[in-house]
Amino acid sequence: MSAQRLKIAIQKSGRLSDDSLKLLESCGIQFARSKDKLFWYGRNMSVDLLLVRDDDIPRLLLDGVCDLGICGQNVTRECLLDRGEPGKALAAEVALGFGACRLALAIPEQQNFNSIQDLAGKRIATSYVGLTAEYLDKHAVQAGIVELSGSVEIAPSMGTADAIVDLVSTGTTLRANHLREVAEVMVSQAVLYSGTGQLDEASSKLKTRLIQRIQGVLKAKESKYVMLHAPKHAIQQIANILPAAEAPTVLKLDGQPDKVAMHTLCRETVFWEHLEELQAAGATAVLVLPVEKMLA
Ligand code: PRT
Ligand code: ZN
Repeated sequence: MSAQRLKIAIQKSGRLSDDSLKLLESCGIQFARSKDKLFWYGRNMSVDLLLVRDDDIPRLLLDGVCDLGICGQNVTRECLLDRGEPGKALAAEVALGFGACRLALAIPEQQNFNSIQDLAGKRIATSYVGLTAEYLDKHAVQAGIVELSGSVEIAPSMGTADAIVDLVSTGTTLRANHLREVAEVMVSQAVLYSGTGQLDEASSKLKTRLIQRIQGVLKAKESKYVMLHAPKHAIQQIANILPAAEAPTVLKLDGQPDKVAMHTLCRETVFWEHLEELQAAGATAVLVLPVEKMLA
């Protein structure tokens, strides 16, 4: 029997595609890329990539066809509702920080809005029928749901709906269609999920290793290595200013008995304000360096 290969599903073409692929490649996986194919072979690891529509990813994970998959929380929740499994959840391994958006309820700009109860008896256009129905139920509002697969935002001006529930990131599309957001149904971002299938020992270890590398890539993105010179008396004060810093390495400086060099890893974003505070505390020669890789 041939050895099992880990199957990972990502969106073929859309908002999550580039970030998903970049993330996997930054974990060291090299794929034999093939433009038109839906299946890419991992050349240096026992991994196969499936390139599919984002809506198919939760199904592939729930049915045990794929072992890992990246898609939005919105799509995952909608899929579970669509399958009649509202109590179930896919195992979320890592929240990835990209694909951030919210599923929002919007109405025509000029229309009054006091509460969600105003929608009783109205028609709401959406591609997210399950999430919309769940939200209306939660608020005990009875309204009609008009299912549309795209261009939801034009439904009110076309007269086919009184309100919409759609994804929003910048809000530009709503504004362009003279709609205003009145309630948030769900916030979402891309997540790495685990499938429900069985894995042999080697694949299971590989999966754990990949998840650790992905966590490492995300941590490295935020983290910075900071090097500076400090007056000896200000070591503690300076260490306290650095955001989420490890215990610093403190080194002697040749010919400068009152000063030391401090090196430390900061696990959160280092802002200009931090540098200004460091300077005020007496730090000089402050260098902030990017971290390329990080494990744990
Ligand atoms: O073909 P396939 O089915 O794979 O792709 P798709 O067209 O269904 O999805 P795609 O690529 O548009 O989005 C994939 C995922 O990205 C979504 O499921 C969300 O998790 C996430 N995401 C993040 C978004 C947005 N931001 C977003 N702004 N998905 C869609 N939009 C659309 C929204 O529907 C609206 O039309 O962008 C418009 C609003 O954007 P703003 O910036 O004008 O507010
Ligand atoms: Zn889709």
